[in-house]
Amino acid sequence: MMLASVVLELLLLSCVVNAQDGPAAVVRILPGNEPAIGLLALSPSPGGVTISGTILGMRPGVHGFHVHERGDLTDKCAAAGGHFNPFNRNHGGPGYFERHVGDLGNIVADQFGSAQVFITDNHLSLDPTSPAFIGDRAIVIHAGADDLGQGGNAGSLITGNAGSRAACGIIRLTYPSSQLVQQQPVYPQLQPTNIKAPALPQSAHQIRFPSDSE
Ligand SMILES: [Cu+2]
Ligand SMILES: [Zn+2]
Repeated sequence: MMLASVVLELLLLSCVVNAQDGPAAVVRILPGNEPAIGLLALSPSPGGVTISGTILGMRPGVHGFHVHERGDLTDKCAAAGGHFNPFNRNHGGPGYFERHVGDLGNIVADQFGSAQVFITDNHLSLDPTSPAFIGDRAIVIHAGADDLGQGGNAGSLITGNAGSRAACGIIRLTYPSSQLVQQQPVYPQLQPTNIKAPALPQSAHQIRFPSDSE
């Protein structure tokens, strides 16, 4: 398990370094109610945001996959709160108008408990000025399948009845080292009448890498 984790991390970091432009993010998936682990890379793409990676140690089958409100993994992912829902809609799934921004549908673990994730979604944003910005929020993988709001009961319109929180991780913005110079803020021309320190954007220019202290 440890070796798999290290190999995944190396693969992921090479992807991040090769990314061409814009902010990217990484998610280290850690155990919640089940001993699953994994790594995901998030990149802006023409279709929205692409999430790709691998989750290991899951129970075979279909698992709800969401962005939850808070980047807090304590209490076996319970502290992550509800589905990320900045527009106050009912629960749904990809392709529906009526959905939470965080509703990414399901992923499927094979007979060995491994799930390949490759999702592109146009409701998510990696732009810190967007209300749909998902940086510093959590990705939660559930023990059961998400019914995408079609379950015909109250729970279906809130959680999709996806069951307990199997594993989760925090969406952390990162930058490829090759772009650090280009990512410096542009300072306005100093004029005698205009000498004041420009305000730096809060999150976009903080350089963070995944660390062991979540
Ligand atoms: Cu969820
Ligand atoms: Zn939802």
